Amino acid sequence: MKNSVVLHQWEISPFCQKVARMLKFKGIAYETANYNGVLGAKVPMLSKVGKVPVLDINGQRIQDSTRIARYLDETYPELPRLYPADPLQKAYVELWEDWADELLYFYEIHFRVSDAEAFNHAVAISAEGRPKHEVILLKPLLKSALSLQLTMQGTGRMAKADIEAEFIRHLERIELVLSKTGWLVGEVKTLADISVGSQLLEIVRTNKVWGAKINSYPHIAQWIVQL
Ligand SMILES: N[C@@H](CCC(=O)N[C@@H](CS)C(=O)NCC(=O)O)C(=O)O
Repeated sequence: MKNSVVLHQWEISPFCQKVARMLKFKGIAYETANYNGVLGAKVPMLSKVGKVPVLDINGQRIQDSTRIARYLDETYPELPRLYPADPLQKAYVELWEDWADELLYFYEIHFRVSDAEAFNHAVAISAEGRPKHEVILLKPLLKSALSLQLTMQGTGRMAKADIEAEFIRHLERIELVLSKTGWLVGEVKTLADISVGSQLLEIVRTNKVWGAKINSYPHIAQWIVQL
C-alpha cells in the first residue's frame, strides 16, 4: 500500500473519470477509494478545497484534475503526454480542458438532474455498495445540491429548450473539429479529448435520449469509444 497510487473519487464524477482516464493513458496503475452514500461526508476532509478527485501519489496529495494532469506530465515526461510539447498546441489543449471543466460540466449536470431516469441512475451509482436506506437519504440531498449549483451558475435559470439548443451547437462544433484529424488538438489523443469526452460520457452513461443524441454524430461516436 505504501507506494500505491490512490484516486479518491466519486464514480459518477466526470472529473474523477477524467483523472482515471489520464492514469490509464499514462499507463500508471492505481487503486480507487470511493466515497459513496454517506461516506461522501468524508470528502471535505480530504483537502482544503473539499472536492474530489484527490490523488495520493509519491507521498503527495494533489487535489483538482488540472493540477493532477500537470503533475503527471511533469513527473512522468517519458510516458504519453497529456499536454503537447508544442506551446501553441498546449494552449489549445488548456482552452478545451478549461471549457469542458467550467462550461460543459453544467450541461452534464443539467442532463443528469432534468431527466428522472438519468437522475435515478446517477443516484444508484452514487450509492453503490451502500445500504438501501442511503439511497433514500442521498436522493433529495443530491437533487437539491445539484439544482442549487445549476441555479447559482445560471444554467438552472435558462429555459430547457434554450439549454438543449446551446448544447447541440456545442456538439456541432466538437463534431466539426473532430472531422479534421479525429482528435480535438493535433493528430493524437491529448487531455483535450479526455476532458471533453469525460463530460460527454457521463451524459451517455445516465441519459438515454441525450446519450443517443451525442452518439448520432459520427465523428464523436468514433472518437468517444477511444477515450
Ligand atoms: N476543478 C475541479 C472540480 C472538481 C469537482 O467539482 N468535483 C465535484 C464532484 S463532480 C465535487 O467534489 N463536489 C463537491 C463539492 O463541491 O462540495 C477538478 O477539476 O477537479
